[in-house]
Amino acid sequence: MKVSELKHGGLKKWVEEAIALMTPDSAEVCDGSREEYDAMIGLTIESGLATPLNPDILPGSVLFRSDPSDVARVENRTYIASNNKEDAGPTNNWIDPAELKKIMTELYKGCMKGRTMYVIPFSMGPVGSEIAKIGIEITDSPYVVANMHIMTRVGSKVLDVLGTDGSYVPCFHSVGKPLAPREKDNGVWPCAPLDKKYISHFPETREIWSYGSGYGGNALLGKKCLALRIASVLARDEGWLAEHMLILKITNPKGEVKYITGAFPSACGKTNLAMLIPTLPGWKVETVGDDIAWMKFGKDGRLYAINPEAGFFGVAPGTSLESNPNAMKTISKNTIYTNVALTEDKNVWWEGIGYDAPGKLIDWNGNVWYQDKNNKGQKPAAHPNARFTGPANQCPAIAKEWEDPAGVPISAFLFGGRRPRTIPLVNQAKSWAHGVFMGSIVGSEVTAAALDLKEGTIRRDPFAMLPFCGYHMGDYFQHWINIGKKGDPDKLPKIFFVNWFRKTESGKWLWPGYGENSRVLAWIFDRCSGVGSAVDTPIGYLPTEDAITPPSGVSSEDLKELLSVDIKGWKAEIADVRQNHYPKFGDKLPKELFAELNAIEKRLNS
Ligand code: GTP
Ligand code: SPV
Ligand code: MN
Repeated sequence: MKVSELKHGGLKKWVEEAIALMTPDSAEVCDGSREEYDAMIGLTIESGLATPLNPDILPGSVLFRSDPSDVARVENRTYIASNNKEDAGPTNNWIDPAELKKIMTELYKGCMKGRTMYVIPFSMGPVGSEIAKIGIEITDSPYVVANMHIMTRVGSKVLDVLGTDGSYVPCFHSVGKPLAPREKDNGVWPCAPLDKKYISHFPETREIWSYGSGYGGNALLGKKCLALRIASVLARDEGWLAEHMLILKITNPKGEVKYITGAFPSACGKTNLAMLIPTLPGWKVETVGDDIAWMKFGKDGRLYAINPEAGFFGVAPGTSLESNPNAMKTISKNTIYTNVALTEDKNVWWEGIGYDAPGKLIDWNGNVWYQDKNNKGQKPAAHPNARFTGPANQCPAIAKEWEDPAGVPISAFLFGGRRPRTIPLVNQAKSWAHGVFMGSIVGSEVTAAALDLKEGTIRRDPFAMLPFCGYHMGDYFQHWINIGKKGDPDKLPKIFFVNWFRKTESGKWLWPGYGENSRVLAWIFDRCSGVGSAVDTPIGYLPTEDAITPPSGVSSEDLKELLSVDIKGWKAEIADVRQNHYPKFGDKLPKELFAELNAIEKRLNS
């Protein structure tokens, strides 16, 4: 469709202004069709950016290799440009919105020369449902268009819902690499240098401006930018929750069903938990979402969650038929792979895929690579943040309710992170406020999901939202406290803390994780039903020794360690929260959380 055919006056004007600023060679409005998807993939193959994969092994799939400066989110180039600095809070980067727009307008000037501008109408959430939000992304990247087709609901049907005057979140995106006459990408991933990349959010005007990166959350603007950073602001104003959470459906051997959401920081196990195959006989887990949950109170007073996305942008390394067969089946066709390695028969390979590299590979940098198991320092063939983009409806475990606009009623919230020590396998909060306290102090080892952070160091990532909260984190904590006050205590989800990542002194996993996590989910399920035995400890309710059967390979001593309270470690944890974490939020820190901090400290000391 042509821009001139747009029926929404405001939208047409906005697009025309963008064309005048960015001066693409041509512009078109996306219709979301399969033909359009194929055309986009065709263009990227033609420009040497995509490699078609073997149609007999991975039908309809392609591989991209990005630039080393463009392999993950860039947190130090991500901005919350609220009118007042105070509103962005201590954990976000801030630039005055007028100044930022001035800088970025300069960058946007002529930025699409030699390229086509694509106008992508997309819906986060089922098209037309009351809870859904519409965005319009303007981009010069066919890679982004193809990814948006999988990750969101794109096309004419969205424009129909928008009508002539509906509201939408306007999103600018450019890779920041205009082309000279006759210049082509020629296999070189287009992007701007790091210090020219900007991932900007204007919370008051609900706008997103992204420049210079073509990768993941920096460029697929429906995901982290709209569905979390902008949506978290809407949720605060309108009394709901926009969270970095997976949503799963769990059925016990009696056929009883519950829904659970879980917030773990990036690359800390959400996709894997959402697709888990229980090792516990008779239990079943199905997937509703793997990264984002929007939750609102239903008429019955319970919190209902929807997954606003339509696909999975998942971490490839570590994904195997053993660890996550449902993901492997989901991505067996119609999948976009980015920064994994390529085999000679045009198949994909990555570290942790479950078998050795089959001979000669091309690594994510485009170089020939042979596996050398004697070389412990060998650079990986796939980038640690290599990802797949696969359609949710290809997931064998997808729950039948996954697109229900009414959402699913949530019984439990899980919080967790990568913690080699101190934090037990599972721990139930004593109350809503205690649960919010636990969410507010989440710590995790940093992973490869952000480019500019030191991997392996532990940082506080409250509610796994540190990089995704569109406003002051202290106000965000208060919002969670307020939700608890609004809800009926009997109907609010119970809150749990989990940790699949405990290690022994010698650095081995103490808990096997993956499907064995079902043992923990079963206890959580039972606790939500008012059964399931627990001991009251200073840090919360922990399973009694017989409440969780250890999986093979886990001795009863190991399980004891996983389920004990490390008083010394917790005292250090709490001291760190008091000295280093909570002071950041100043007088925005809810008094309820201070009270919880004092109470847990007192319990640990008694
Ligand atoms: P984002 O997409 O970045 O938000 O990540 P995520 O939270 O969905 O993490 P994901 O499930 O993709 O897992 C990230 C990495 O952690 C992968 O390499 C997994 O293999 C690994 N992982 C996931 N679950 C477990 C677990 O229970 N135990 C262990 N040891 N590793 C796990
Ligand atoms: C994350 O980093 O939490 C992701 C990947 O889910 S990205 O979409 O790039 O943010
Ligand atoms: Mn994520």
